[in-house]
Amino acid sequence: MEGVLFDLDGVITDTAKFHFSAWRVLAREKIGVELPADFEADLKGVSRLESLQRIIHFAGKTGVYSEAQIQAFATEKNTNYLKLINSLTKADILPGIKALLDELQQHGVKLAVASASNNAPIILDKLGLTAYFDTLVDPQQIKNGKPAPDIFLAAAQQLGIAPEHCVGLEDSIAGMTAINAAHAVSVLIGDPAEFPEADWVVPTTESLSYDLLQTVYDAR
Ligand code: B16
Ligand code: MG
Repeated sequence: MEGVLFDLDGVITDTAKFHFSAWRVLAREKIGVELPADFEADLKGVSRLESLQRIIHFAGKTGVYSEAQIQAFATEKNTNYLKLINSLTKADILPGIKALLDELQQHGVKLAVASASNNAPIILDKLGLTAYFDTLVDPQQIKNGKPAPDIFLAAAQQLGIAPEHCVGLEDSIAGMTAINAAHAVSVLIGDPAEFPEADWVVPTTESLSYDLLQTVYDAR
């Protein structure tokens, strides 16, 4: 294992709840639909515009809005989301992640962020974690979002490591598919029933360690 490719939302910090709460307000106020709680999983790891398209589709309003309206909705959601994440601090790093980053660094493993979020640099800064990462992929430069492998391939390439020698950490189905398609080793956080194609699943970030990742990597 030469590199670890981190998803951000749901792996390093729990911003998924802020994304969903901002989408819920936008959906209610602008699209006239109430998003059910289980819709949250459908939006994890999915880009801002693709998330909005899924919500519009769910509302049965595909084709109703102009390109300008869609852009305005996306901007409004992001403005609301930025307000929600403004209060993030080091205390919002998910349990075990800081220790994992320290361990990986001590073992000379290279670290990348492969997040679909354009807000990743702000979030890492607020969490005080920016310096741990050798590289961050700019999602604007990625043609196909998760579940396509592109962002994980770019992360490995930016580290100068073959994806086969990397472990990818994710909390979403789209992310799992993307890591597997990139031929990296996939370690998922959540319910094993949700991620049948993962190389390994842990219940929470607390279970992550250098030893665990190296063991899963060796077993593949
Ligand atoms: P933004 P990840 C993803 O981050 C989120 O899971 C997803 O819900 C969000 O829509 C996407 O980032 C884009 O985020 O609106 O901040 O650019 O899980 O890939 O770290
Ligand atoms: Mg995620």
